[in-house]
Amino acid sequence: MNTIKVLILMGSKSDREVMQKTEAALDDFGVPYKTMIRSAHRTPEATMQAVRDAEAAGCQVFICAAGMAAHLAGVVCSKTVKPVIGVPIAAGPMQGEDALHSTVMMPPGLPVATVGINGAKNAALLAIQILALNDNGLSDKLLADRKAQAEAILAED
Ligand code: RP5
Repeated sequence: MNTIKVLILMGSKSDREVMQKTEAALDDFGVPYKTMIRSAHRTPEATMQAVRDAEAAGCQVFICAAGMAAHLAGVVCSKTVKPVIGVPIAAGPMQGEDALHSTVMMPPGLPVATVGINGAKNAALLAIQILALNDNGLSDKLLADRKAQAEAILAED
């Protein structure tokens, strides 16, 4: 695996459409990442291997997206002390309510930072904010992005 800062894991190819917003934001900020499809339930061993390989490749933040009984972020958290961001995906009859609770309600001692249902862009921005703690260039880009957002809102008057 080439050097990366972020590993994006998603439970299924069906999560890809939502998670393209994560990739787009990381691309915008020039953050190197890799995306893999790994499932907590369907491919548990391969998921653990992906965490190990990513850490060896320099990964600093994990973003894990899954729908329904969404345990991917939690099991990744169990194997790393790097920050883990969970993205509950709206899939199945409960449209993400199940994934939200499965992702956010971690037991004490194993925190997963959970964004909103389908909050793919915010997951990327939170990862970038974590990386920006040690990267002034990323901090400057985040400040410019906030300014652009404010200007866009005010321009809507
Ligand atoms: C989860 O179940 C996946 O993350 C996906 O959101 C959902 C449905 O998966 P598929 O049946 O489309 O593979 O594991």
